Amino acid sequence: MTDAPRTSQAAAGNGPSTPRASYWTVTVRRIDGDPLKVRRRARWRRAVNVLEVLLWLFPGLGVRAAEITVPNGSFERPSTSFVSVNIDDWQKPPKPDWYQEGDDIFWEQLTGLFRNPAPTSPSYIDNMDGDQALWLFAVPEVGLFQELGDPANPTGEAIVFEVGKSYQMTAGVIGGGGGMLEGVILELAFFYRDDASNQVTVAATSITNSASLFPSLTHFVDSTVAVPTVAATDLWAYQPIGMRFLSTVNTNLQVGYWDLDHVRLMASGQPMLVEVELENGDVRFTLESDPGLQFDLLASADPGVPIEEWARLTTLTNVTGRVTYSEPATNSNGRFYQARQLE
Ligand SMILES: [Ca+2]
Repeated sequence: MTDAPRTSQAAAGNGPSTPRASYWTVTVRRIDGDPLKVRRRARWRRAVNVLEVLLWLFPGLGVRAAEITVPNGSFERPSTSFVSVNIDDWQKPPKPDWYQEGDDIFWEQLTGLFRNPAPTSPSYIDNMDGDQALWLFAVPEVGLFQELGDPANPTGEAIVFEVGKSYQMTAGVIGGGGGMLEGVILELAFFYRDDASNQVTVAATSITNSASLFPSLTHFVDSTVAVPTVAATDLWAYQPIGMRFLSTVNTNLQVGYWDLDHVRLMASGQPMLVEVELENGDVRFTLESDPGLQFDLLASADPGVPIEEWARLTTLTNVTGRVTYSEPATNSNGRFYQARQLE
Protein backbone atom coordinates (compact mmCIF):
# COMPACT_ATOMS: atom_id res chain seq x y z
CA MET A 1 0.00 0.00 0.00
CA THR A 2 1.08 3.55 -0.44
CA ASP A 3 2.18 5.60 2.53
CA ALA A 4 0.14 8.72 1.87
CA PRO A 5 -3.54 9.46 1.40
CA ARG A 6 -4.60 9.63 -2.17
CA THR A 7 -7.74 10.28 -4.10
CA SER A 8 -9.14 7.83 -6.57
CA GLN A 9 -11.87 8.67 -9.01
CA ALA A 10 -14.51 6.21 -9.96
CA ALA A 11 -15.60 5.68 -13.52
CA ALA A 12 -18.64 7.90 -13.13
CA GLY A 13 -16.79 11.19 -13.17
CA ASN A 14 -14.01 13.47 -12.10
CA GLY A 15 -13.93 15.24 -8.77
CA PRO A 16 -12.34 18.19 -7.08
CA SER A 17 -9.95 18.06 -4.16
CA THR A 18 -11.77 17.15 -1.01
CA PRO A 19 -11.52 17.30 2.77
CA ARG A 20 -9.64 14.45 4.36
CA ALA A 21 -10.78 12.14 7.07
CA SER A 22 -9.25 9.31 9.06
CA TYR A 23 -11.39 6.57 7.59
CA TRP A 24 -12.70 5.29 4.32
CA THR A 25 -15.17 7.62 2.73
CA VAL A 26 -16.93 7.75 -0.56
CA THR A 27 -18.81 10.80 -1.68
CA VAL A 28 -21.06 11.69 -4.54
CA ARG A 29 -22.35 15.20 -5.19
CA ARG A 30 -25.85 15.51 -6.46
CA ILE A 31 -27.07 18.39 -8.49
CA ASP A 32 -30.07 20.35 -7.33
CA GLY A 33 -33.41 21.24 -8.86
CA ASP A 34 -36.81 19.79 -9.48
CA PRO A 35 -37.15 16.40 -11.19
CA LEU A 36 -37.62 17.83 -14.68
CA LYS A 37 -34.67 20.10 -14.30
CA VAL A 38 -32.69 17.21 -12.87
CA ARG A 39 -33.40 15.08 -15.88
CA ARG A 40 -32.35 17.79 -18.26
CA ARG A 41 -29.27 18.54 -16.29
CA ALA A 42 -28.50 14.89 -15.92
CA ARG A 43 -28.08 14.47 -19.66
CA TRP A 44 -25.89 17.52 -19.92
CA ARG A 45 -23.92 16.79 -16.83
CA ARG A 46 -23.27 13.21 -17.77
CA ALA A 47 -21.78 14.48 -20.98
CA VAL A 48 -19.25 16.59 -19.14
CA ASN A 49 -18.76 14.31 -16.16
CA VAL A 50 -19.88 16.81 -13.56
CA LEU A 51 -21.39 14.26 -11.23
CA GLU A 52 -18.54 13.63 -8.89
CA VAL A 53 -17.69 10.38 -7.21
CA LEU A 54 -14.74 10.47 -4.90
CA LEU A 55 -12.91 7.95 -2.82
CA TRP A 56 -10.39 8.67 -0.12
CA LEU A 57 -8.07 5.88 0.75
CA PHE A 58 -6.16 5.82 4.01
CA PRO A 59 -3.71 2.93 3.97
CA GLY A 60 -4.07 0.41 6.72
CA LEU A 61 -7.56 1.49 7.63
CA GLY A 62 -10.62 -0.20 6.31
CA VAL A 63 -8.81 -2.37 3.79
CA ARG A 64 -10.17 -5.87 3.54
CA ALA A 65 -8.42 -8.67 1.71
CA ALA A 66 -10.02 -11.77 0.33
CA GLU A 67 -8.31 -14.86 -1.00
CA ILE A 68 -9.04 -15.97 -4.55
CA THR A 69 -8.72 -19.70 -5.08
CA VAL A 70 -5.87 -20.63 -7.39
CA PRO A 71 -6.73 -23.98 -9.00
CA ASN A 72 -4.01 -26.48 -8.11
CA GLY A 73 -2.09 -23.65 -6.45
CA SER A 74 -0.33 -26.16 -4.23
CA PHE A 75 0.62 -28.50 -7.08
CA GLU A 76 -1.12 -31.45 -5.48
CA ARG A 77 -2.75 -32.65 -8.73
CA PRO A 78 -2.20 -35.05 -10.31
CA SER A 79 -1.11 -37.03 -7.29
CA THR A 80 2.18 -38.76 -7.91
CA SER A 81 4.23 -41.21 -5.90
CA PHE A 82 7.46 -39.67 -7.20
CA VAL A 83 7.35 -37.17 -10.10
CA SER A 84 5.00 -36.07 -12.87
CA VAL A 85 5.53 -33.77 -15.84
CA ASN A 86 1.75 -33.30 -16.07
CA ILE A 87 0.46 -30.41 -13.98
CA ASP A 88 -3.29 -29.91 -13.68
CA ASP A 89 -4.72 -26.42 -14.29
CA TRP A 90 -1.36 -24.86 -15.28
CA GLN A 91 0.17 -24.48 -18.73
CA LYS A 92 3.72 -24.60 -19.98
CA PRO A 93 5.05 -22.24 -22.64
CA PRO A 94 5.86 -24.04 -25.90
CA LYS A 95 9.41 -25.15 -26.59
CA PRO A 96 11.34 -22.27 -28.16
CA ASP A 97 13.03 -23.03 -31.45
CA TRP A 98 16.49 -22.48 -30.04
CA TYR A 99 16.13 -25.20 -27.38
CA GLN A 100 17.64 -28.46 -28.56
CA GLU A 101 16.13 -31.55 -26.98
CA GLY A 102 18.44 -34.48 -26.54
CA ASP A 103 20.22 -36.73 -24.10
CA ASP A 104 16.77 -37.81 -22.91
CA ILE A 105 16.01 -34.28 -21.71
CA PHE A 106 12.84 -32.85 -23.21
CA TRP A 107 11.33 -29.40 -22.86
CA GLU A 108 8.26 -30.68 -21.04
CA GLN A 109 10.51 -32.23 -18.41
CA LEU A 110 11.89 -28.87 -17.37
CA THR A 111 8.83 -28.31 -15.17
CA GLY A 112 7.02 -30.95 -13.17
CA LEU A 113 5.64 -32.07 -9.85
CA PHE A 114 7.43 -34.05 -7.18
CA ARG A 115 6.35 -35.64 -3.96
CA ASN A 116 8.07 -34.63 -0.76
CA PRO A 117 10.27 -37.51 0.39
CA ALA A 118 9.85 -39.04 3.82
CA PRO A 119 10.73 -36.82 6.79
CA THR A 120 13.73 -39.01 7.42
CA SER A 121 15.19 -38.03 4.02
CA PRO A 122 17.80 -35.27 3.90
CA SER A 123 15.80 -33.84 0.95
CA TYR A 124 12.57 -33.54 2.96
CA ILE A 125 11.18 -29.99 2.70
CA ASP A 126 10.05 -29.03 6.16
CA ASN A 127 7.38 -26.45 5.22
CA MET A 128 5.84 -27.88 2.07
CA ASP A 129 2.11 -27.19 1.76
CA GLY A 130 0.55 -30.60 1.28
CA ASP A 131 2.65 -33.40 -0.19
CA GLN A 132 3.79 -32.08 -3.57
CA ALA A 133 5.57 -29.09 -5.10
CA LEU A 134 6.86 -27.87 -8.47
CA TRP A 135 10.32 -27.94 -9.98
CA LEU A 136 11.27 -25.42 -12.66
CA PHE A 137 14.65 -25.55 -14.35
CA ALA A 138 16.84 -22.47 -14.60
CA VAL A 139 16.78 -22.51 -18.39
CA PRO A 140 15.70 -19.44 -20.37
CA GLU A 141 11.97 -19.29 -21.15
CA VAL A 142 11.05 -22.23 -18.94
CA GLY A 143 7.91 -21.31 -17.08
CA LEU A 144 4.42 -22.10 -15.94
CA PHE A 145 1.30 -19.98 -16.16
CA GLN A 146 -2.41 -19.99 -15.48
CA GLU A 147 -5.31 -17.74 -16.38
CA LEU A 148 -8.06 -17.72 -13.82
CA GLY A 149 -11.63 -18.76 -14.33
CA ASP A 150 -14.33 -19.81 -11.94
CA PRO A 151 -12.97 -23.00 -10.32
CA ALA A 152 -16.51 -24.27 -9.79
CA ASN A 153 -17.41 -23.64 -13.39
CA PRO A 154 -14.45 -23.99 -15.76
CA THR A 155 -16.61 -22.94 -18.70
CA GLY A 156 -17.89 -19.85 -16.93
CA GLU A 157 -16.61 -16.32 -16.73
CA ALA A 158 -12.99 -15.57 -16.05
CA ILE A 159 -11.78 -13.95 -12.85
CA VAL A 160 -10.66 -10.50 -13.87
CA PHE A 161 -8.63 -7.53 -12.61
CA GLU A 162 -11.45 -5.53 -11.03
CA VAL A 163 -11.25 -1.78 -10.91
CA GLY A 164 -10.65 -0.58 -7.35
CA LYS A 165 -8.88 -3.73 -6.25
CA SER A 166 -5.24 -4.56 -5.78
CA TYR A 167 -3.81 -8.05 -6.12
CA GLN A 168 -0.99 -9.94 -4.44
CA MET A 169 0.38 -13.31 -5.48
CA THR A 170 2.63 -15.13 -3.04
CA ALA A 171 4.50 -18.36 -3.62
CA GLY A 172 6.97 -20.41 -1.62
CA VAL A 173 10.31 -20.55 -3.45
CA ILE A 174 13.55 -22.46 -2.98
CA GLY A 175 16.58 -21.49 -5.03
CA GLY A 176 19.98 -23.05 -5.28
CA GLY A 177 18.90 -26.57 -6.30
CA GLY A 178 21.00 -28.67 -8.65
CA GLY A 179 24.06 -26.47 -8.37
CA MET A 180 22.25 -23.26 -9.29
CA LEU A 181 24.64 -20.33 -9.46
CA GLU A 182 24.36 -17.06 -7.60
CA GLY A 183 22.57 -14.42 -9.64
CA VAL A 184 20.15 -16.75 -11.42
CA ILE A 185 16.77 -15.06 -11.74
CA LEU A 186 13.18 -16.28 -11.55
CA GLU A 187 10.32 -13.93 -12.34
CA LEU A 188 6.91 -13.98 -10.67
CA ALA A 189 4.38 -11.99 -12.66
CA PHE A 190 0.81 -11.02 -13.30
CA PHE A 191 -0.20 -10.71 -16.94
CA TYR A 192 -3.16 -10.12 -19.20
CA ARG A 193 -3.56 -10.89 -22.89
CA ASP A 194 -3.67 -8.16 -25.49
CA ASP A 195 -5.83 -8.25 -28.59
CA ALA A 196 -3.22 -10.40 -30.34
CA SER A 197 -3.33 -12.86 -27.40
CA ASN A 198 0.19 -11.96 -26.30
CA GLN A 199 0.91 -12.14 -22.59
CA VAL A 200 1.50 -8.59 -21.37
CA THR A 201 3.13 -8.18 -17.97
CA VAL A 202 1.10 -6.16 -15.46
CA ALA A 203 3.50 -6.54 -12.54
CA ALA A 204 6.60 -8.63 -11.94
CA THR A 205 9.00 -9.49 -9.16
CA SER A 206 12.45 -10.88 -9.90
CA ILE A 207 13.93 -13.32 -7.42
CA THR A 208 17.71 -13.54 -7.56
CA ASN A 209 19.29 -16.69 -6.24
CA SER A 210 21.74 -16.24 -3.40
CA ALA A 211 22.84 -18.24 -0.41
CA SER A 212 21.64 -15.47 1.88
CA LEU A 213 18.11 -15.49 0.41
CA PHE A 214 17.93 -19.27 0.23
CA PRO A 215 20.10 -20.63 3.05
CA SER A 216 18.35 -24.01 2.92
CA LEU A 217 17.43 -26.32 0.07
CA THR A 218 14.66 -27.81 2.20
CA HIS A 219 12.72 -24.73 3.30
CA PHE A 220 10.44 -22.55 1.18
CA VAL A 221 10.79 -18.77 1.37
CA ASP A 222 7.75 -16.68 0.44
CA SER A 223 8.02 -14.23 -2.42
CA THR A 224 5.27 -11.84 -3.53
CA VAL A 225 4.31 -9.87 -6.60
CA ALA A 226 1.65 -7.17 -6.36
CA VAL A 227 -0.60 -5.26 -8.72
CA PRO A 228 -1.48 -1.79 -7.41
CA THR A 229 -5.09 -0.70 -7.27
CA VAL A 230 -6.56 -1.18 -10.73
CA ALA A 231 -7.86 1.98 -12.38
CA ALA A 232 -10.58 2.08 -15.01
CA THR A 233 -8.01 3.44 -17.46
CA ASP A 234 -5.61 0.52 -16.98
CA LEU A 235 -5.41 -1.70 -20.04
CA TRP A 236 -5.80 -4.78 -17.83
CA ALA A 237 -8.99 -3.54 -16.15
CA TYR A 238 -11.56 -6.33 -16.36
CA GLN A 239 -9.15 -8.56 -18.28
CA PRO A 240 -8.72 -12.15 -17.01
CA ILE A 241 -6.06 -12.49 -14.33
CA GLY A 242 -2.94 -14.27 -15.56
CA MET A 243 -0.24 -15.58 -13.19
CA ARG A 244 3.17 -16.71 -14.37
CA PHE A 245 6.53 -18.07 -13.21
CA LEU A 246 9.29 -17.63 -15.73
CA SER A 247 12.98 -18.44 -15.77
CA THR A 248 14.73 -15.30 -17.00
CA VAL A 249 18.24 -16.64 -16.46
CA ASN A 250 21.03 -15.74 -18.86
CA THR A 251 22.25 -18.66 -20.96
CA ASN A 252 25.68 -18.51 -19.34
CA LEU A 253 24.15 -19.17 -15.92
CA GLN A 254 21.63 -21.84 -16.86
CA VAL A 255 22.13 -24.60 -14.39
CA GLY A 256 20.02 -25.94 -11.55
CA TYR A 257 16.35 -25.71 -10.70
CA TRP A 258 13.85 -23.86 -8.56
CA ASP A 259 11.22 -25.39 -6.31
CA LEU A 260 7.86 -23.65 -5.92
CA ASP A 261 4.75 -24.34 -3.86
CA HIS A 262 1.68 -22.89 -2.20
CA VAL A 263 0.64 -20.20 -4.67
CA ARG A 264 -1.77 -17.79 -2.99
CA LEU A 265 -3.73 -14.92 -4.51
CA MET A 266 -5.25 -12.11 -2.48
CA ALA A 267 -7.47 -9.27 -3.63
CA SER A 268 -7.83 -6.15 -1.54
CA GLY A 269 -10.93 -4.17 -2.25
CA GLN A 270 -11.48 -0.47 -1.85
CA PRO A 271 -15.00 0.84 -1.37
CA MET A 272 -16.18 2.76 -4.40
CA LEU A 273 -19.30 4.57 -5.48
CA VAL A 274 -20.11 3.74 -9.05
CA GLU A 275 -22.90 3.93 -11.60
CA VAL A 276 -24.23 7.29 -10.49
CA GLU A 277 -27.50 8.07 -12.20
CA LEU A 278 -30.26 10.62 -12.16
CA GLU A 279 -33.31 8.96 -13.59
CA ASN A 280 -37.06 9.44 -13.27
CA GLY A 281 -36.52 11.95 -10.54
CA ASP A 282 -34.31 9.71 -8.43
CA VAL A 283 -30.64 9.88 -7.69
CA ARG A 284 -29.16 6.41 -7.62
CA PHE A 285 -25.70 5.00 -7.07
CA THR A 286 -24.06 1.70 -6.18
CA LEU A 287 -21.57 1.06 -3.44
CA GLU A 288 -18.98 -1.59 -4.24
CA SER A 289 -16.82 -3.07 -1.53
CA ASP A 290 -15.75 -6.42 -0.18
CA PRO A 291 -18.87 -8.37 0.81
CA GLY A 292 -20.14 -8.19 4.34
CA LEU A 293 -19.08 -4.64 5.15
CA GLN A 294 -21.41 -2.03 6.60
CA PHE A 295 -21.44 1.68 5.85
CA ASP A 296 -23.24 4.63 7.31
CA LEU A 297 -24.61 6.73 4.47
CA LEU A 298 -24.33 10.42 5.32
CA ALA A 299 -25.52 13.55 3.54
CA SER A 300 -24.75 17.24 3.76
CA ALA A 301 -25.40 20.36 1.72
CA ASP A 302 -21.83 21.46 2.46
CA PRO A 303 -19.07 18.88 2.00
CA GLY A 304 -16.68 20.99 4.02
CA VAL A 305 -18.45 20.73 7.37
CA PRO A 306 -17.12 18.34 10.05
CA ILE A 307 -18.28 14.76 9.77
CA GLU A 308 -20.30 15.15 12.96
CA GLU A 309 -22.56 17.65 11.19
CA TRP A 310 -23.46 15.36 8.31
CA ALA A 311 -26.95 13.82 8.50
CA ARG A 312 -27.10 10.05 8.73
CA LEU A 313 -29.52 8.66 6.12
CA THR A 314 -29.25 4.93 6.62
CA THR A 315 -26.90 2.02 7.14
CA LEU A 316 -25.94 0.11 4.01
CA THR A 317 -25.02 -3.54 4.50
CA ASN A 318 -23.11 -4.74 1.47
CA VAL A 319 -23.96 -8.43 1.54
CA THR A 320 -22.93 -9.34 -1.99
CA GLY A 321 -20.25 -6.77 -2.75
CA ARG A 322 -22.70 -4.37 -4.43
CA VAL A 323 -25.52 -2.44 -2.84
CA THR A 324 -27.60 0.22 -4.58
CA TYR A 325 -29.11 3.27 -2.91
CA SER A 326 -31.67 5.63 -4.38
CA GLU A 327 -33.89 8.45 -3.21
CA PRO A 328 -35.96 11.19 -4.81
CA ALA A 329 -33.79 13.93 -6.18
CA THR A 330 -36.12 16.46 -4.57
CA ASN A 331 -35.20 15.47 -1.02
CA SER A 332 -32.95 18.48 -0.81
CA ASN A 333 -30.98 20.82 -3.00
CA GLY A 334 -27.31 20.37 -3.75
CA ARG A 335 -26.76 17.37 -1.55
CA PHE A 336 -23.47 15.56 -1.05
CA TYR A 337 -23.34 11.92 0.01
CA GLN A 338 -20.66 10.11 1.94
CA ALA A 339 -20.43 6.47 2.91
CA ARG A 340 -18.45 5.80 6.05
CA GLN A 341 -17.34 2.27 6.73
CA LEU A 342 -18.34 0.85 10.08
CA GLU A 343 -15.77 -1.28 11.91
CA1 LIG B 1 1.97 -28.38 -2.31
